[in-house]
Amino acid sequence: MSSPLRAFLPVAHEDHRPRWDFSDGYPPIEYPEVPARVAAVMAGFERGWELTVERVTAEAEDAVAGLHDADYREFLGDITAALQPDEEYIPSIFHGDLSKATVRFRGGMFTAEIGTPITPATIAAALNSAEAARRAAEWMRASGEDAVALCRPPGHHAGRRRYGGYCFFNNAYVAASVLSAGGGRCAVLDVDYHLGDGSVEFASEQAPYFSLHADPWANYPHLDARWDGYRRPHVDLTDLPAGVGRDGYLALLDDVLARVDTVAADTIVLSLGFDTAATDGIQDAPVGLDAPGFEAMGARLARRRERVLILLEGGYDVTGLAGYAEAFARGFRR
Ligand code: Q9C
Ligand code: ZN
Repeated sequence: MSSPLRAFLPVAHEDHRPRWDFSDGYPPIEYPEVPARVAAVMAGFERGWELTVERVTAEAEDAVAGLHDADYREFLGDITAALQPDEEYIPSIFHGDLSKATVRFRGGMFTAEIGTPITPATIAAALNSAEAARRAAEWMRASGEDAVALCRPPGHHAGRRRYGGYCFFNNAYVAASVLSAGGGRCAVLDVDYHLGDGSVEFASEQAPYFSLHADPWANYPHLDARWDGYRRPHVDLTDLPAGVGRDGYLALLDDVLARVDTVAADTIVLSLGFDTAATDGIQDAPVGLDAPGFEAMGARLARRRERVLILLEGGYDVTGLAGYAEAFARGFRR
């Protein structure tokens, strides 16, 4: 009989509720990255595997400072202080260096898109989400057991000095930094539907990055044609063919896992997005996973030698999320 799985739940995300996502243009769609996602995933995990839930209220200021540039963090603080209570901020001018601009224009040097608004509660929520990742990693290091970080907002699109794709701070690499400190090796395995272009920036020998994702040219993050991420050291990227389906997906996941074997990590941070589900509306190139697919994914992780930190990224079908999370947890139970 397995013991309960320890889960870390950030609380500040409840107040992070942007209304609009302009990434497909005007009129905007309703912001899909909603608070109910976390409750749904947690309820699903609880049905698949008993959880011991720790509520996290602190903010990971220091851990975030270790990953993200000072002027970026300063901007996020400044814009938060400048916002009216009901405001959501989106920059209007995008250049590489707007450091001389007033705060409302400075944001355009730290994002490349109009789909990720900042509200007065957003940055506190993002720091709290990063803290959930950090606490889960610390707990895993101390106990030698698996853990869950119910992060919201997500993090894998956040780079050293860049936000976007509903992400502000890179939760997975906050956790990986803790787990690889002092000579450990932590592989970050990203199974979110989207390529984690932020995570790619943090890949290192101690914390290599592996990702299986939909075509990043046809889908978000809509990479720059000059992007060199595929050739960077310690980065292993697999683009899924459109319409790949469960069996094709699992075969490609097995290939990635075989390459994870070669880095001899002690721990894995699983950037787990449920947006590969067939019912998720965010996909332009359907992957088509179903509950048995998530269960099989969980079972593959359960067979790993490494300890696993399951960390929430995307997944926007609020109605289906609990079922997918339950299936994953049933497969993963060990
Ligand atoms: N029509 C994460 O899953 N907009 N971010 C897509 C598709 C951005 C997703 C619009 C998607 C970002 C963490
Ligand atoms: Zn995603």
